[in-house]
Amino acid sequence: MAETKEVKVPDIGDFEKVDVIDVMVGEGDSIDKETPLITLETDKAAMDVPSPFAGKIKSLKISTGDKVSQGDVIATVEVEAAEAKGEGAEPEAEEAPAKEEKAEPKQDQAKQKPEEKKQEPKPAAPPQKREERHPAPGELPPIDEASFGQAHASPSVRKFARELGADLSRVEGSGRKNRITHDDVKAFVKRIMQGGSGAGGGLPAVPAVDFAKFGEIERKPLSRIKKISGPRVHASWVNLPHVTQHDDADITAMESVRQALKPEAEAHGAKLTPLAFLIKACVAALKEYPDFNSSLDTDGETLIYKKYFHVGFAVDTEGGLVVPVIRDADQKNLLEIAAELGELSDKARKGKLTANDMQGGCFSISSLGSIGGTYFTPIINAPEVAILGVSRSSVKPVFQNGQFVPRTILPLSLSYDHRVIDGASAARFTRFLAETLESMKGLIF
Ligand code: CAO
Repeated sequence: MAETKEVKVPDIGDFEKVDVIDVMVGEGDSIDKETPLITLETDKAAMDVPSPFAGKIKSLKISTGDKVSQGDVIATVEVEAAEAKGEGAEPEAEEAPAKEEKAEPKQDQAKQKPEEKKQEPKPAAPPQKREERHPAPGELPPIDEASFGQAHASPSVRKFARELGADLSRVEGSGRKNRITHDDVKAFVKRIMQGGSGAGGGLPAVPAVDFAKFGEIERKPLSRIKKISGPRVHASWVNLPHVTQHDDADITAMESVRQALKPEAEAHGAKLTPLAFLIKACVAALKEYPDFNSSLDTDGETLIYKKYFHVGFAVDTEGGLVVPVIRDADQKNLLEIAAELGELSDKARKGKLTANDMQGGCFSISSLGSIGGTYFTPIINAPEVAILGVSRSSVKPVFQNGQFVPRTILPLSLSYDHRVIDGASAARFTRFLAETLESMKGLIF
């Protein structure tokens, strides 16, 4: 016997009235459990809402362009009674579970009586194991159905990917808000066919482990920001040959100047931290070594030099890492940069950065100086070709003029794309940076 059930917009965090940018099903469609129904888009991310059960769409309550909030009804679905009963036993969905709000909490099955067990919904299928056999070069990796269902792509792109056997969860989207296009799927398949690795494709898979066999576990979905930044970081890591050059800058004099300028900065509503000096010093180094202000064209054979100086900086937010960009940093003075750093960091932490705030960067800085540590290897924000990692300064004994003197030393770590930049250039770049911070030439107003 069939039963009609409502599918509602699941918990989407603090967002209200979120745009529906795609409706992937129509009335009368037969759907499987996990079939994506609609795509929602916030200013941070886009996500598909999958159906929590299989059945037939009886009525659709939402169209593209609508705005929805948690609890709004998306559709009513005619569900076979057996299927409807089975729903309660589903494991927690990893992402944005489109679960009915009245769904019973899971019970401790060990405490149930045998007769109650008869009523139990059929157990969920065990999680699909990832193919452990490594695909041969030129062979498409198997489709991970759960992740495929979550990929941000239109129904026609999904169909196209299925026809080609391409796992959408491995394809990086170049469309608006990282939406996967037909061309992205084609490029992915082409890369694999040519023996390339793509965004994870063709790489040996990490073996799947049933952690629950070894003790208690808890599953939590990645934050939206991590879902977006993860594939980008991965793409950079697997596509760019990274090398990290380390150096130290003596910022004893710079720190005195910074302390002296702090009240003036505060009077302008800005907090003057070492990062503002670093941005100015990086601009000077980018002008001196233009290769660092370039990007490799997609043909892999041409360098594109940028005549502007837009510097990104990593901000650690609750949801994950974001990289807002200070535009035309060469045309701003130290206090203007300090003020903009404050404004953009604040916007980032409140989740209010727009896509525009995070676009157009030429070079990035990842500063862990406020936290601690010595050196690290930052991952390049591709298609940029280098990133500067900054650690915490500390007072160290430095041998000068026959004796040890206390100096404030700032550790620098520059990761660079070795296809574009040679080790010697990287060493020159970091030396130039250190010397600029030491002399402060061109940094103060
Ligand atoms: N050495 C010593 N002290 C430092 C320092 C350094 N390199 N950098 C900052 N500080 C000090 C600041 O001066 C400030 O102290 P005072 O108030 O006494 O002046 C304190 O640390 C806090 O600084 P801040 O965090 O308010 O400001 P910031 O400009 O240094 O950093 C921001 C801003 C947004 C970059 C930072 O808050 C942040 O999010 N950092 C993390 C970035 C990250 O996660 N990177 C890893 C990416 S993975 O590659």
